[in-house]
Order: sequence, then C-alpha cells, then structure tokens
Amino acid sequence: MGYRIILGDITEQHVDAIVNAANTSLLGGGGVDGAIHRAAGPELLAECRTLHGCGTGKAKITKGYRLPANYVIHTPGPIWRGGTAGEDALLAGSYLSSLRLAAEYGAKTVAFPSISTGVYHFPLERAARTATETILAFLREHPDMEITMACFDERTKAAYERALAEYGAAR
Ligand code: AR6
Repeated sequence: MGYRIILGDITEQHVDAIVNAANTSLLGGGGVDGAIHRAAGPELLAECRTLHGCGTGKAKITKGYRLPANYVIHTPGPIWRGGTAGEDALLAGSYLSSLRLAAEYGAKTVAFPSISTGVYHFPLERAARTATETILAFLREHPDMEITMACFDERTKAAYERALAEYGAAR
C-alpha cells in the first residue's frame, strides 16, 4: 500500500497536498503551522482569513502558493487533556477529514506532519497508532493514493515506524 514514513521538512515535499497541524483560528501559529505559512508566503494567510476557522478534528483546504505542494489542508488536531476528552476520536477525525478532502480535490499524493504531538502534547506513541490505523484503513479504500508521514525528528520517525510494525503484526 502507498504509505511511507520519512525524516524531513513537510514544506519541502513535492506532493499534491500537504497537511498543516493548525489551530481552530486557521490564522497561523508556531511549529509546523508557522513553517508552512513562512514557506507559502502571505497569500496563504489571506486565503485562510476567508475560511473563518475550522473545528477540531475537521479540515479545510487552500492553495499552496509558494510551496511545491498544490494544496494545503489545514486541520486543528486535539489539545491533549489527559485522554478522556475524546482526543483519540478527534485525532482520527483530523486524519480522516484531511484524507477525504484530498481525495475530493483529486490530490493523490499527500504528506502529513505528526498532528498534535508538538505543543498540543498528544502522547507520541498513542498518536502514531491512531494516525497509522486511520491512514491504512483509508488507503484500503483508495489504493491509488500515496501518503507520506513527514517526521521532523528521529524520535517521531521511530514512533511511526513502530506503530506501522505493530499494525502489520496485528492484522
Ligand atoms: N515539517 C514537519 N514537521 C514539523 C515541522 C516541519 N517543518 N516543524 C515542526 N514539525 P506542532 P501541534 C513537527 O507543535 O502539536 C501551532 O502553533 C513537530 O516537531 O507544530 O498539532 C498551531 O498553530 C511535531 O512533531 O503541532 C497550533 O496552535 C509536529 O510537527 C499548534 O501549534 C507537530 O508539532 C498545534 O500543535
């Protein structure tokens, strides 16, 4: 199936769509959100202002402007609140909403960052399991798509690789 895990900067990915780990305002921030806005240029923020925000676990799409990617799919992941506030379902929602939007726009190659595991403090191993399950289930229905997990550090990459190995073993 079309799933690969790489170490790299998502703003440099030559894919149809990259996903942004945004916040509900969609007006930019730090982390990967800040990096994407810097690389895309000010036109991205201008388009984001027309979207009037986005709910947690949902997604909205814009053009990619100066990025190599044609589209940016913006999804606010959940802020970790201890695990009993529906965080797992919301995180799965972020991946699934993003993937559905990509398919709707004909984006066949899509790169994700590790949503919610930075300043939103979602535990990395748990996030990696949810992301992997959601992506692989979606790929079974969309075998023509190619999904990349762009991990910014080795620890994150190792967690997604473990989750993929566990998933494979459990099937
Ligand atoms: N490419 C790929 N991954 C990156 C990059 C990059 N250029 N830069 C950082 N990461 P975070 P969150 C990784 O905090 O937890 C923003 O302010 C980073 O190492 O960016 O979902 C938003 O506006 C980590 O593994 O996103 C929201 O307010 C992962 O991306 C809030 O942060 C996610 O870390 C969202 O928090």
